Amino acid sequence: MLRIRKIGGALLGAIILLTAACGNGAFAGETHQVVIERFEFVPATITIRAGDAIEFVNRDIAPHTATEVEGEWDTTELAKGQASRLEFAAAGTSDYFCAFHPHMKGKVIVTPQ
Ligand SMILES: [Cu+2]
Repeated sequence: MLRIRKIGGALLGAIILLTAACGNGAFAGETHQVVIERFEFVPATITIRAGDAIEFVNRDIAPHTATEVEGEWDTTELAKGQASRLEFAAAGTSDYFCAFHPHMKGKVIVTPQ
C-alpha cells in the first residue's frame, strides 16, 4: 500500500492513496469526485471538509494530472479511465493544474471539520 503523507506550510496536509492500492484503511470522511473531461476539471472548484477525500477520474482519451501548483500533492499521470484518490487531512485552499495542459486549472477548498 502506497501511503505518502505530505504537509505543506500554509497549504494542505494530504495523504495520498492511489486507488489501485487502496485497502482497508480507517477512512471516516466522505469521498468526492472530480471528473476530468474535455480538458476541464468538473467541478473546477470543490469544497470539502478536512478528512474528506477526492477521487480524480480521467474520462478523456488524453492523459491528465491534478497537480497542486506548489507540488504539495499530485495524482501523477492518469490515463484514460484511471482514477486517483487523495485524502485531505488539513483545512486550507490549494490551486492545481494539469501538468500536461497547464491551462487546465482547479481549486480545492478544505474547510475545518
Ligand atoms: Cu491535462
